[in-house]
Amino acid sequence: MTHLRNILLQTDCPVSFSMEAPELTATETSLILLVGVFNQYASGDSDKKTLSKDEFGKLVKDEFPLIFQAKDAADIMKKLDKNKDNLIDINEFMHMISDLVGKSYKMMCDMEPKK
Ligand SMILES: [Ca+2]
Repeated sequence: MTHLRNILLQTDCPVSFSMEAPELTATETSLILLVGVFNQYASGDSDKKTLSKDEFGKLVKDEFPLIFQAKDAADIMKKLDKNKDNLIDINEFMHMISDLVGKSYKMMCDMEPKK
C-alpha cells in the first residue's frame, strides 16, 4: 500500500489524502488502481488526460476480456463520449466503471441462492 501512496504522490493528480493515515483502505486502493489504469492507457500518446479511440480500444481489449469483445469498443466509446470530442476523459471513463459496478452487483445478487 505504501507503494501506491508513493505513486500517487509522484503524480500531479489532484486527489489528496491524509499523510497520517497508516494504510490505504481497500476502497482507497481500488480508486487509485482505477485512476492508474486510466493513466496507463491515456499515456499512449501526447494527450495524457484522455483516451483516444486507439487507447480506449486497447484498454477494453486488455482490461475487460471477460466483459467486452474488442470489436465493441467503438460502440462503447460512442456511448461514453458525452461531450462528443471523440476522446474519453476520466469522468467519462468512471461512468463506465460505475455502470460495470452496478451490473456486477446485480449479477452477484442474482447468483445468491434463494432462501
Ligand atoms: Ca469525451
